[in-house]
Amino acid sequence: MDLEKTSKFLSLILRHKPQEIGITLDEHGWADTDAVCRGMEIDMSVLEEIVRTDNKLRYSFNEDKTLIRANQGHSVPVDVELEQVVPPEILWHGTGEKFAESINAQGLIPKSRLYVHLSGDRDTAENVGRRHGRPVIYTVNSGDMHRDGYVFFRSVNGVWLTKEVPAKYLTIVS
Ligand code: HQG
Repeated sequence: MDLEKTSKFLSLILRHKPQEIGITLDEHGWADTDAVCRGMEIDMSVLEEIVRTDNKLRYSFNEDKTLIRANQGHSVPVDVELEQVVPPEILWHGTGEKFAESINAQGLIPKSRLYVHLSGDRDTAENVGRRHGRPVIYTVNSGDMHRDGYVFFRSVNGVWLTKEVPAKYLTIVS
């Protein structure tokens, strides 16, 4: 079995389109583990391996593994009980060259997701940016944003999230 392909499908189900396999997410983003296995036609052992080996730790089970959810990245409106935290002075955002003009004018907006995703280091931002073509990297003046009242969250797998980043807090570094 192609685990990576299965993992991509799992992320589609748990973040965006649970209806694809006829399931629903509860208000905290949880799906019934048995229903996910049945809908995806995979064994529990495969699901456990995906959760354990995922390179970005995208998924979590509840304590008795009867429920599973994505840790972040949703477009469907769920509350995954993100931890509100004080951000470091600087965070990073990697994007594609084609978006830079609009971002410079408008700032960062969540588009189809619930939050703008920010990275804690430049390397991670470059990897995120490469998903969209030639990467462009921004630093985010998250320290000033925080002092100005913007709220930041960190998902359990270490992604930084905020609702928007106005252009005045952004600097292009490459
Ligand atoms: C861009 C992956 C034009 C934004 C990654 C981004 C991440 C604008 C794109 C996670 C804009 C949305 C999220 C504006 C933002 N005008 N473009 N005003 N504001 N954009 O995929 O941040 O592998 O929804 O820069 O690692 O690339 O899926 O967001 O390029 O953590 O787990 O609009 O997805 O994780 O693209 O990636 P995305 P993202 P996974």
